[in-house]
Amino acid sequence: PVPDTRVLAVASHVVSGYVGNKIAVFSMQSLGCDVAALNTVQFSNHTGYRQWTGTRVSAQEITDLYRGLQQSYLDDFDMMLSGYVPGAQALEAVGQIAQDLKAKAARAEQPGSFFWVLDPVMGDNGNLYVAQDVVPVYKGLIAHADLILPNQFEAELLSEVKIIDMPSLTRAIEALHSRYGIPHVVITSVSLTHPDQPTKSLSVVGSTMTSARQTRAFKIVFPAIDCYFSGTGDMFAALMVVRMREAVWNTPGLAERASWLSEDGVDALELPLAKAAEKVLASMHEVLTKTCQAMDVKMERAQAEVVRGEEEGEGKEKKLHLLKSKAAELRLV
Ligand code: PLP
Ligand code: PXL
Repeated sequence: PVPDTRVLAVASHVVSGYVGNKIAVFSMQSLGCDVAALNTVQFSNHTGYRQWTGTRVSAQEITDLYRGLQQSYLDDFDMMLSGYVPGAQALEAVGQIAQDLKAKAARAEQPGSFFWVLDPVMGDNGNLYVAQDVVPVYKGLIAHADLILPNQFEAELLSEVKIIDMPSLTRAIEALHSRYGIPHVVITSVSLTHPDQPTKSLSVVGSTMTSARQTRAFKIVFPAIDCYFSGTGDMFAALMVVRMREAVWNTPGLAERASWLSEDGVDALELPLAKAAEKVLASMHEVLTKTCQAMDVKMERAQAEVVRGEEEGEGKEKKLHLLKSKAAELRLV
């Protein structure tokens, strides 16, 4: 049994496609959460298409929307999920909301009852896709988060440890816990094989700080699906919100203490974080398998359409990239 869960989801809105809040809101609703969506941008499509229209929401607008929730008693959130916020000032505003909700929970003498899942969306595979000045803002904010979900590249940026093998990965996680005091960390999509060897599997590595400030880490290895996806990180984060709440609630002792920290002696795979990650990966695998199957057919059609089309040279390449991006949209619905 899991209590009613009200979530504030702060991420992007795309008119077409499934990244940001477009995948996160439905994922959480489908598992029974009451979700309030605060959109950080409204773009026609995600930026991986390499062209889009639309606008970013300003820091002032984000703050105004939150004030609107407050004045109508709509700010009674159990959890917050934050994702893509492309500008430093807007990110500061989002951080302020999280800190406000946390302070409110503390005043209500239910410390630990508000939980912030922060996905520090900055980039992937060595490429930054937010403004440079967003990085230091995240470094200032993650101390207030309960769970952060960096990918390998983002974990390197935040920990300042280059991840090349298991020992360096462990050092990066230790640095995230010790420097920022973050209780829970999951590094999504760790690939430690040599770049020119084809990877057949990926890992998710998670770590939880116990009540005695020891860290307990686990690794879950799952088959890599050889397909290009977008929105996987956002779906992973949304499902983690729900599964983490469920796992904590079903761990004897934690819910009663209104604490999110496990006792020292617990086996790593019995951690709420590990149980949550395992369920999330199972769901991800189903959706990604379906997405990849459908993509093969769509890509054949796209190739044919481009061959037939009137575009020349670079125009053909561009159209193929756009059709490929569309074919890679997650098939959750
Ligand atoms: N593939 C699977 C199956 C995943 O669960 C994840 C996790 O988030 C990823 C890939 C990587 O996603 P990202 O690099 O966007 O965090
Ligand atoms: O999945 C991260 C993401 C979220 N929102 C927007 C994006 C991206 C990644 O490309 O473009 C608008």
